[in-house]
Amino acid sequence: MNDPEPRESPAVRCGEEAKRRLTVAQALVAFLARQWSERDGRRRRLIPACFGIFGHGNVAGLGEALAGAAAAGVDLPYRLCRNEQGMVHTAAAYARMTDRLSTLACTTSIGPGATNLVTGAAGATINRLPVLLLPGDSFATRRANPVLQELEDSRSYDVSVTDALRPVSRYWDRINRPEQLPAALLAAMRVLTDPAETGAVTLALPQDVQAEAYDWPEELFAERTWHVPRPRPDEGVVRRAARIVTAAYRPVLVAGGGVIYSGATDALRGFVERHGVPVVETQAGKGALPYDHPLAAGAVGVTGTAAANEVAANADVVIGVGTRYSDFTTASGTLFGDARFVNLNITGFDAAKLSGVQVVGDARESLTALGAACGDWASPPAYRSVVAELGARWAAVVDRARHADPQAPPTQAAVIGAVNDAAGPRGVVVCAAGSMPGDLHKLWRSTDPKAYHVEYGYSCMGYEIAGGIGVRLAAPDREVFVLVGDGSYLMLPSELVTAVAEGVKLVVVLVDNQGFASIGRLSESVGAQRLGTAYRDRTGAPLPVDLAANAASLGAVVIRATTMAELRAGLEAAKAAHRTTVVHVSTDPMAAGPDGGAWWDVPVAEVSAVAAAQAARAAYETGRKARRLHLHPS
Ligand SMILES: Cc1ncc(C[n+]2csc(CCOP(=O)(O)OP(=O)(O)O)c2C)c(N)n1
Ligand SMILES: [Mg+2]
Repeated sequence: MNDPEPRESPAVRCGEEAKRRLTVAQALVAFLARQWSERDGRRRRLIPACFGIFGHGNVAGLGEALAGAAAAGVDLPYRLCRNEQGMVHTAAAYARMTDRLSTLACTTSIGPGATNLVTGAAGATINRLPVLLLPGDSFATRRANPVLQELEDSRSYDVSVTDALRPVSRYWDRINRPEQLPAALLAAMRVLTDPAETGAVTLALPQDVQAEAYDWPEELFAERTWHVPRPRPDEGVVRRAARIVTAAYRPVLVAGGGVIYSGATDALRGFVERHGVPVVETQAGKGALPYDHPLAAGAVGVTGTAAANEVAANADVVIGVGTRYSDFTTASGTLFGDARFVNLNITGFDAAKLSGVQVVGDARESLTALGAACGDWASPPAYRSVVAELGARWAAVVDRARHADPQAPPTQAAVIGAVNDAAGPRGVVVCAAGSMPGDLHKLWRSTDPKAYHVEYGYSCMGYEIAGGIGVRLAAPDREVFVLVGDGSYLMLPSELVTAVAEGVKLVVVLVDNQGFASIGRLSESVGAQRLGTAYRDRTGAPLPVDLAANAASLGAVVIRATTMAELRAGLEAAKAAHRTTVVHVSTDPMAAGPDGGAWWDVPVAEVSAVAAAQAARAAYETGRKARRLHLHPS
């Protein structure tokens, strides 16, 4: 979305306060259109558009306000999505692509429209991404109780389905009176733009209150710029952290999403080059260092590479930057050895994990401060050679996995290789759930920190197409490649219609393996016998389902590829197309990509009559013995 030029704030009269009579919804829209974020001198609209689906809970209030916005000189364009969950993914992806400096508003009706937000909100909050949710709510006056879709809790009329959004929101409020709106709006904007607190922000809007008029102080509509800070870490903490780092012989730096949101990739590169620290990357941190940099050890953790995992396992000091140390990163506590942790993070909550030294601050500022405090210290050159050698070995594994005969049916690894080639350095790959995130983490070669967009905090099926829309809206100059499994596609194909209707061009690669390759494999490994993981009818026969035809029916251009040569040609045609294009490819669900050897804690039945489950339990008990608690006082 284009950032309009900043406008001057209107003069505000002193003495008797100037007032503007608007409905709550009109005031909200006028306010949102005047919010800006600023970091490093760059200003942009904080909320440049509103997505939504109307129903009786928002059509008269927000619907009227949005419809009349342009005529009232208020710039907040409206875009129609097809599923409320999808629009939250779109907003979260938009926020991620803009390094959390901008997001979208999402308006819904009451009842099911509002509860459809919950999954998207959880995803945004878990991924530390700002989204502004504006669900309608039942009458504050209770005059029309019970209104269509009202919960009617017999214990209290105060309970509403929008309460389901409380635990998944970082700020939640219900506007029961117009007077409550100004303070709630300011609190909402503060949380959206605070990198330490951000996540889903919910303002539940009872349908009667939305339409109610009030005399608002003119100042509410003054242009407001939310400065996104770069807090510097405490000097004493940095000195303590530097003492630990400079005593290391085998340091490793874990780059998480915070590195990218902070725009700290140059600072990271400077730090690791000066001090000889290899970098391993989480899903959100992938691309922090170009894959072919001599210190890039690769993807870490359960979806990581054998090389990165070996470096991580042998490290004596782990410098975590902008990572929340999910179980995928730590291999459920089994990856790192007896290491000391130094954690650079914008929140104390994440910095304190694994008993780390808590360097709380902006990633870029903290890396710069820590680098200065480490002076000329560098890791032993022999260590760096070992890391480079491990990396070279893994590069050969990637080459082999991605290689395929042009006339052969595609394997998933070869599909990833072909999409990586087609995407080039700037094309953005989007993915979220299934077996592809693991293969992408290991096999995708990133050279640009914004070109790898795998949502693996919530790993939410249905994110891919909706998220792709958000990415493309935020970066219209980049081609977006959505990699989506058949299971994930079936969760939210509806957003293809949104992409088509909004003219948001995506290249969607639909990888059809007749069910859940990922969970099928997991199921087998835990003794659950692949139950319910293949798309078959009750007799076990393949289904007469044609997902390519489905995509075509939703308005996409569709290309069917059955060989690698057809896939590569299809990807080029899709890139050249002006409309959203789906490239459909079938793959074998039983063919797995290379494994990085890390363990993941998925508890297995302690008692079972099934031999496979008994064996899986024995392996599970062995695996979990390697778990460390990392309680070393920092
Ligand atoms: C909304 C949601 N429901 C369930 C899951 C659990 N889950 C993770 S992957 C997966 C299967 C994905 O299937 P598909 O998209 O076809 O990818 P594949 O595993 O075949 O690569 C399931 C059910 C999830 N991540 N998200
Ligand atoms: Mg599948």
